[in-house]
Amino acid sequence: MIDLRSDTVTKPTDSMRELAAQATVGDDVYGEDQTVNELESRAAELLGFEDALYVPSGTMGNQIAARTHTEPGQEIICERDSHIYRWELGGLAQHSGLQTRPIAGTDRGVLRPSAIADGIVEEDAHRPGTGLLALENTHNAAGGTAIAPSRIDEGATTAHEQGVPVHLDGARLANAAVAHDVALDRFTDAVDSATLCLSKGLGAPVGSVLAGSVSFIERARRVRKLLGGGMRQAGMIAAPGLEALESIDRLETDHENATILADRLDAIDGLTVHPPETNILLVTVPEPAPTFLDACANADVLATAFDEYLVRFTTHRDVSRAAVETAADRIASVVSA
Ligand code: TLP
Repeated sequence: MIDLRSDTVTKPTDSMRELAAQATVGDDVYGEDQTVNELESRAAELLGFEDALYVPSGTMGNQIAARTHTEPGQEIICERDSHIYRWELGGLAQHSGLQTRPIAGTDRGVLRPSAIADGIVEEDAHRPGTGLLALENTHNAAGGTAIAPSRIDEGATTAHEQGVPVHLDGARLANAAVAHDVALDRFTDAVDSATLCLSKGLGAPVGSVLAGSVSFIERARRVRKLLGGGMRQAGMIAAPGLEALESIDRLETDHENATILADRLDAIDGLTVHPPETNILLVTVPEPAPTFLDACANADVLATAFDEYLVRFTTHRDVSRAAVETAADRIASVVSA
Protein backbone atom coordinates (compact mmCIF):
# COMPACT_ATOMS: atom_id res chain seq x y z
CA MET A 1 0.00 0.00 0.00
CA ILE A 2 1.33 3.46 -0.87
CA ASP A 3 -0.13 5.82 1.69
CA LEU A 4 -0.38 9.41 0.42
CA ARG A 5 -3.29 10.43 2.68
CA SER A 6 -1.15 12.71 4.83
CA ASP A 7 2.37 13.33 6.10
CA THR A 8 0.95 12.47 9.54
CA VAL A 9 1.20 8.74 8.71
CA THR A 10 4.99 8.51 9.01
CA LYS A 11 6.30 5.97 11.52
CA PRO A 12 9.12 6.93 13.92
CA THR A 13 12.63 6.06 12.73
CA ASP A 14 14.77 3.54 14.60
CA SER A 15 16.80 6.39 16.06
CA MET A 16 13.60 8.14 17.24
CA ARG A 17 12.57 4.93 19.01
CA GLU A 18 16.03 4.75 20.57
CA LEU A 19 15.80 8.38 21.72
CA ALA A 20 12.39 7.68 23.27
CA ALA A 21 13.74 4.66 25.15
CA GLN A 22 16.78 6.57 26.47
CA ALA A 23 15.02 9.87 27.26
CA THR A 24 15.63 11.50 30.65
CA VAL A 25 12.14 12.11 32.02
CA GLY A 26 10.37 13.74 34.95
CA ASP A 27 6.94 15.14 35.75
CA ASP A 28 6.40 17.81 33.11
CA VAL A 29 3.44 19.36 34.96
CA TYR A 30 6.05 20.30 37.60
CA GLY A 31 8.39 21.43 34.79
CA GLU A 32 10.76 18.57 35.65
CA ASP A 33 11.01 16.70 32.36
CA GLN A 34 14.45 17.58 31.03
CA THR A 35 13.73 16.26 27.56
CA VAL A 36 10.56 18.32 27.21
CA ASN A 37 12.42 21.38 28.53
CA GLU A 38 15.16 20.83 25.96
CA LEU A 39 12.64 20.42 23.14
CA GLU A 40 10.79 23.58 24.18
CA SER A 41 13.92 25.71 24.30
CA ARG A 42 15.21 24.39 20.95
CA ALA A 43 11.80 25.01 19.36
CA ALA A 44 11.65 28.55 20.79
CA GLU A 45 15.11 29.26 19.39
CA LEU A 46 14.30 27.92 15.92
CA LEU A 47 10.98 29.75 15.76
CA GLY A 48 12.48 33.02 17.01
CA PHE A 49 10.49 33.36 20.26
CA GLU A 50 11.40 33.63 23.94
CA ASP A 51 9.67 30.41 24.96
CA ALA A 52 7.67 27.44 23.71
CA LEU A 53 5.24 24.82 24.96
CA TYR A 54 5.07 21.15 23.93
CA VAL A 55 1.47 20.19 23.14
CA PRO A 56 -0.08 16.87 22.09
CA SER A 57 -1.32 18.08 18.69
CA GLY A 58 -1.44 20.96 16.23
CA THR A 59 -5.12 21.34 16.96
CA MET A 60 -4.47 21.82 20.67
CA GLY A 61 -1.68 24.28 19.89
CA ASN A 62 -4.02 26.42 17.79
CA GLN A 63 -6.85 26.23 20.30
CA ILE A 64 -4.59 27.15 23.21
CA ALA A 65 -3.22 30.10 21.22
CA ALA A 66 -6.73 31.34 20.41
CA ARG A 67 -7.88 31.11 24.01
CA THR A 68 -4.73 32.71 25.39
CA HIS A 69 -4.86 35.69 23.02
CA THR A 70 -8.58 36.48 23.30
CA GLU A 71 -11.59 37.18 25.54
CA PRO A 72 -14.90 35.26 25.09
CA GLY A 73 -17.23 36.94 22.59
CA GLN A 74 -14.48 38.53 20.53
CA GLU A 75 -14.07 37.87 16.83
CA ILE A 76 -11.24 35.92 15.24
CA ILE A 77 -10.31 36.54 11.61
CA CYS A 78 -9.12 33.52 9.67
CA GLU A 79 -8.96 32.36 6.09
CA ARG A 80 -12.16 30.66 4.89
CA ASP A 81 -10.45 27.29 4.37
CA SER A 82 -7.98 27.47 7.23
CA HIS A 83 -7.52 24.42 9.44
CA ILE A 84 -8.41 26.32 12.62
CA TYR A 85 -11.82 27.13 11.12
CA ARG A 86 -12.56 24.15 8.90
CA TRP A 87 -11.13 21.16 10.73
CA GLU A 88 -11.03 21.81 14.46
CA LEU A 89 -14.62 20.89 15.34
CA GLY A 90 -15.69 24.44 15.98
CA GLY A 91 -13.22 24.54 18.87
CA LEU A 92 -12.90 28.33 18.62
CA ALA A 93 -16.53 28.60 19.73
CA GLN A 94 -16.43 25.67 22.13
CA HIS A 95 -13.19 26.41 23.98
CA SER A 96 -12.88 30.16 23.67
CA GLY A 97 -16.40 31.49 22.98
CA LEU A 98 -15.14 33.20 19.83
CA GLN A 99 -17.16 34.45 16.90
CA THR A 100 -15.38 33.52 13.70
CA ARG A 101 -15.02 35.88 10.77
CA PRO A 102 -13.81 33.71 7.88
CA ILE A 103 -12.45 35.65 4.90
CA ALA A 104 -11.66 34.16 1.48
CA GLY A 105 -7.98 34.32 0.62
CA THR A 106 -6.58 35.08 -2.79
CA ASP A 107 -3.51 33.52 -4.41
CA ARG A 108 -4.25 30.11 -2.93
CA GLY A 109 -4.93 30.98 0.67
CA VAL A 110 -3.22 34.34 1.20
CA LEU A 111 -5.22 36.87 3.23
CA ARG A 112 -4.61 40.28 1.69
CA PRO A 113 -3.89 43.19 4.06
CA SER A 114 -6.89 45.12 2.69
CA ALA A 115 -9.20 42.16 3.43
CA ILE A 116 -7.77 41.90 6.94
CA ALA A 117 -8.22 45.64 7.53
CA ASP A 118 -11.84 45.44 6.28
CA GLY A 119 -12.53 42.47 8.55
CA ILE A 120 -11.36 44.07 11.77
CA VAL A 121 -14.18 45.12 14.05
CA GLU A 122 -13.61 47.83 16.62
CA GLU A 123 -15.05 47.23 20.07
CA ASP A 124 -17.96 49.54 20.94
CA ALA A 125 -21.33 49.40 22.68
CA HIS A 126 -22.63 46.88 20.12
CA ARG A 127 -19.62 45.15 18.63
CA PRO A 128 -17.36 42.63 20.36
CA GLY A 129 -14.07 43.70 18.80
CA THR A 130 -11.55 41.56 16.95
CA GLY A 131 -9.37 39.59 19.34
CA LEU A 132 -7.09 37.69 16.97
CA LEU A 133 -5.94 37.22 13.39
CA ALA A 134 -5.00 33.61 12.58
CA LEU A 135 -2.79 32.93 9.55
CA GLU A 136 -1.72 29.53 8.18
CA ASN A 137 1.53 28.58 6.43
CA THR A 138 1.78 26.38 4.48
CA HIS A 139 -1.89 26.65 3.64
CA ASN A 140 -3.17 23.11 3.66
CA ALA A 141 -6.56 23.34 1.91
CA ALA A 142 -5.18 25.67 -0.75
CA GLY A 143 -2.71 22.95 -1.71
CA GLY A 144 0.27 23.38 0.61
CA THR A 145 0.88 26.96 -0.49
CA ALA A 146 4.20 28.29 0.80
CA ILE A 147 3.30 31.87 1.64
CA ALA A 148 6.28 34.25 1.45
CA PRO A 149 7.54 35.73 4.74
CA SER A 150 6.90 39.27 3.46
CA ARG A 151 3.20 38.47 2.99
CA ILE A 152 2.94 37.12 6.54
CA ASP A 153 4.63 40.33 7.75
CA GLU A 154 2.18 42.51 5.76
CA GLY A 155 -0.89 40.74 7.14
CA ALA A 156 0.42 40.79 10.70
CA THR A 157 1.39 44.46 10.53
CA THR A 158 -2.09 45.36 9.33
CA ALA A 159 -3.61 43.59 12.33
CA HIS A 160 -1.13 45.16 14.76
CA GLU A 161 -1.97 48.62 13.46
CA GLN A 162 -5.46 48.03 14.89
CA GLY A 163 -4.12 46.47 18.10
CA VAL A 164 -5.02 42.91 17.04
CA PRO A 165 -2.52 40.13 17.90
CA VAL A 166 -1.58 37.47 15.34
CA HIS A 167 -1.20 33.70 15.61
CA LEU A 168 0.47 31.70 12.84
CA ASP A 169 -0.66 28.10 12.37
CA GLY A 170 2.68 26.79 11.21
CA ALA A 171 1.80 23.10 11.26
CA ARG A 172 3.91 22.86 8.08
CA LEU A 173 5.98 26.03 8.52
CA ALA A 174 9.13 23.97 7.99
CA ASN A 175 7.87 23.12 4.49
CA ALA A 176 7.39 26.84 3.80
CA ALA A 177 10.91 27.54 5.10
CA VAL A 178 12.40 24.94 2.76
CA ALA A 179 10.33 26.17 -0.20
CA HIS A 180 11.52 29.76 0.33
CA ASP A 181 15.02 28.74 1.43
CA VAL A 182 14.87 30.81 4.60
CA ALA A 183 15.14 30.01 8.30
CA LEU A 184 11.95 29.22 10.22
CA ASP A 185 12.20 32.38 12.32
CA ARG A 186 11.99 34.58 9.21
CA PHE A 187 8.23 33.85 9.17
CA THR A 188 7.65 34.96 12.74
CA ASP A 189 9.15 38.48 12.77
CA ALA A 190 5.72 40.10 12.93
CA VAL A 191 3.52 37.46 14.58
CA ASP A 192 2.83 36.99 18.31
CA SER A 193 2.71 33.20 18.43
CA ALA A 194 3.26 30.25 16.13
CA THR A 195 2.77 26.50 16.13
CA LEU A 196 4.94 23.92 14.40
CA CYS A 197 3.93 20.27 14.08
CA LEU A 198 6.62 17.69 14.79
CA SER A 199 4.43 14.80 13.68
CA LYS A 200 3.87 15.74 10.04
CA GLY A 201 6.72 15.93 7.49
CA LEU A 202 9.28 16.10 10.29
CA GLY A 203 8.30 12.55 11.18
CA ALA A 204 8.00 12.50 14.99
CA PRO A 205 5.26 10.25 16.38
CA VAL A 206 3.47 12.79 18.59
CA GLY A 207 3.18 16.48 19.21
CA SER A 208 3.54 20.08 18.19
CA VAL A 209 5.09 23.15 19.73
CA LEU A 210 3.47 26.51 20.40
CA ALA A 211 5.93 29.41 20.69
CA GLY A 212 5.58 32.97 21.96
CA SER A 213 6.78 35.40 24.62
CA VAL A 214 7.53 34.23 28.16
CA SER A 215 4.29 35.73 29.52
CA PHE A 216 2.22 34.30 26.64
CA ILE A 217 3.61 30.80 27.20
CA GLU A 218 3.05 31.08 30.95
CA ARG A 219 -0.64 31.73 30.29
CA ALA A 220 -0.76 29.12 27.49
CA ARG A 221 0.62 26.50 29.92
CA ARG A 222 -2.40 27.05 32.18
CA VAL A 223 -4.77 26.74 29.20
CA ARG A 224 -3.06 23.51 28.16
CA LYS A 225 -3.73 22.14 31.66
CA LEU A 226 -7.34 23.34 31.49
CA LEU A 227 -7.85 21.45 28.22
CA GLY A 228 -6.40 18.29 29.74
CA GLY A 229 -3.07 18.55 27.96
CA GLY A 230 -0.82 18.57 31.04
CA MET A 231 1.42 15.56 30.43
CA ARG A 232 3.68 13.78 32.89
CA GLN A 233 6.78 11.82 31.69
CA ALA A 234 6.29 13.32 28.25
CA GLY A 235 10.01 13.16 27.44
CA MET A 236 9.25 9.69 26.04
CA ILE A 237 7.31 11.29 23.20
CA ALA A 238 9.17 14.60 23.11
CA ALA A 239 12.59 12.99 22.51
CA PRO A 240 11.85 12.04 18.88
CA GLY A 241 10.72 15.64 18.40
CA LEU A 242 14.31 16.77 18.99
CA GLU A 243 15.43 14.65 16.04
CA ALA A 244 12.48 16.00 14.03
CA LEU A 245 13.61 19.59 14.64
CA GLU A 246 17.00 18.80 13.18
CA SER A 247 15.58 17.17 10.05
CA ILE A 248 13.97 20.15 8.35
CA ASP A 249 16.23 19.93 5.29
CA ARG A 250 14.88 16.51 4.39
CA LEU A 251 11.54 18.07 3.42
CA GLU A 252 13.15 19.09 0.14
CA THR A 253 12.88 15.44 -0.94
CA ASP A 254 9.14 15.41 -0.22
CA HIS A 255 8.72 18.56 -2.30
CA GLU A 256 10.65 17.01 -5.21
CA ASN A 257 8.51 13.88 -4.97
CA ALA A 258 5.31 15.96 -5.03
CA THR A 259 6.55 17.67 -8.19
CA ILE A 260 7.39 14.32 -9.80
CA LEU A 261 3.92 13.02 -8.93
CA ALA A 262 2.34 16.22 -10.29
CA ASP A 263 4.22 15.90 -13.59
CA ARG A 264 3.23 12.26 -13.95
CA LEU A 265 -0.44 12.87 -13.12
CA ASP A 266 -0.58 15.93 -15.36
CA ALA A 267 0.09 13.65 -18.32
CA ILE A 268 -3.07 11.63 -17.58
CA ASP A 269 -6.20 12.68 -19.51
CA GLY A 270 -9.07 13.53 -17.18
CA LEU A 271 -6.97 14.75 -14.23
CA THR A 272 -6.40 18.44 -13.52
CA VAL A 273 -3.28 18.97 -11.46
CA HIS A 274 -2.85 22.06 -9.27
CA PRO A 275 0.92 22.66 -9.30
CA PRO A 276 2.40 21.89 -5.86
CA GLU A 277 4.59 24.35 -3.96
CA THR A 278 5.53 21.92 -1.18
CA ASN A 279 4.54 18.33 -0.32
CA ILE A 280 0.80 18.68 -0.91
CA LEU A 281 -0.68 18.01 -4.32
CA LEU A 282 -4.33 18.75 -5.16
CA VAL A 283 -5.87 17.05 -8.16
CA THR A 284 -9.33 17.52 -9.63
CA VAL A 285 -10.64 14.12 -10.64
CA PRO A 286 -13.28 13.15 -13.23
CA GLU A 287 -15.63 11.34 -10.84
CA PRO A 288 -16.78 12.00 -7.27
CA ALA A 289 -13.74 11.92 -4.99
CA PRO A 290 -14.98 8.99 -2.81
CA THR A 291 -15.50 6.80 -5.91
CA PHE A 292 -12.09 7.75 -7.28
CA LEU A 293 -10.42 7.10 -3.92
CA ASP A 294 -12.07 3.67 -3.60
CA ALA A 295 -10.63 2.73 -7.00
CA CYS A 296 -7.21 4.04 -5.94
CA ALA A 297 -7.40 2.05 -2.70
CA ASN A 298 -8.18 -1.08 -4.71
CA ALA A 299 -5.00 -0.31 -6.66
CA ASP A 300 -3.10 0.04 -3.35
CA VAL A 301 -2.80 3.84 -3.33
CA LEU A 302 -4.38 5.92 -0.56
CA ALA A 303 -5.22 9.64 -0.77
CA THR A 304 -7.75 12.01 0.83
CA ALA A 305 -10.93 13.72 -0.44
CA PHE A 306 -10.74 17.51 -0.08
CA ASP A 307 -13.90 18.41 -1.97
CA GLU A 308 -16.52 16.81 -4.17
CA TYR A 309 -14.10 16.30 -7.08
CA LEU A 310 -10.87 17.31 -5.38
CA VAL A 311 -8.31 14.86 -4.03
CA ARG A 312 -5.16 15.48 -1.96
CA PHE A 313 -1.95 13.47 -2.31
CA THR A 314 0.71 14.20 0.31
CA THR A 315 4.32 13.10 0.04
CA HIS A 316 6.36 12.31 3.16
CA ARG A 317 9.42 10.55 4.53
CA ASP A 318 7.90 7.06 4.26
CA VAL A 319 7.26 7.27 0.49
CA SER A 320 10.33 7.05 -1.72
CA ARG A 321 10.67 8.46 -5.20
CA ALA A 322 10.22 4.90 -6.56
CA ALA A 323 6.97 4.55 -4.57
CA VAL A 324 5.73 7.85 -5.98
CA GLU A 325 6.44 6.63 -9.52
CA THR A 326 4.60 3.38 -8.79
CA ALA A 327 1.67 5.34 -7.35
CA ALA A 328 1.50 7.40 -10.56
CA ASP A 329 1.37 4.20 -12.67
CA ARG A 330 -1.41 2.80 -10.49
CA ILE A 331 -3.43 6.03 -10.63
CA ALA A 332 -3.04 6.05 -14.43
CA SER A 333 -4.52 2.57 -14.57
CA VAL A 334 -7.43 3.66 -12.35
CA VAL A 335 -8.27 6.63 -14.62
CA SER A 336 -8.08 4.61 -17.83
CA ALA A 337 -10.19 1.72 -16.44
N1 TLP B 1 -4.10 18.47 9.27
C1 TLP B 1 -4.47 17.11 8.95
C2 TLP B 1 -5.99 16.98 8.87
O1 TLP B 1 -6.58 17.43 10.04
C3 TLP B 1 -6.58 17.72 7.72
C4 TLP B 1 -3.79 16.70 7.66
O2 TLP B 1 -3.78 15.49 7.38
O3 TLP B 1 -3.30 17.58 6.94
N2 TLP B 1 -2.97 22.97 11.15
C5 TLP B 1 -2.86 22.49 9.91
C6 TLP B 1 -2.54 23.44 8.81
C7 TLP B 1 -3.02 21.13 9.66
O4 TLP B 1 -2.92 20.69 8.42
C8 TLP B 1 -3.31 20.26 10.73
C9 TLP B 1 -3.53 18.79 10.51
C10 TLP B 1 -3.41 20.81 12.01
C11 TLP B 1 -3.25 22.17 12.20
C12 TLP B 1 -3.76 19.96 13.21
O5 TLP B 1 -2.74 19.10 13.56
P1 TLP B 1 -3.06 17.79 14.43
O6 TLP B 1 -3.53 16.74 13.48
O7 TLP B 1 -1.74 17.46 15.06
O8 TLP B 1 -4.09 18.15 15.43
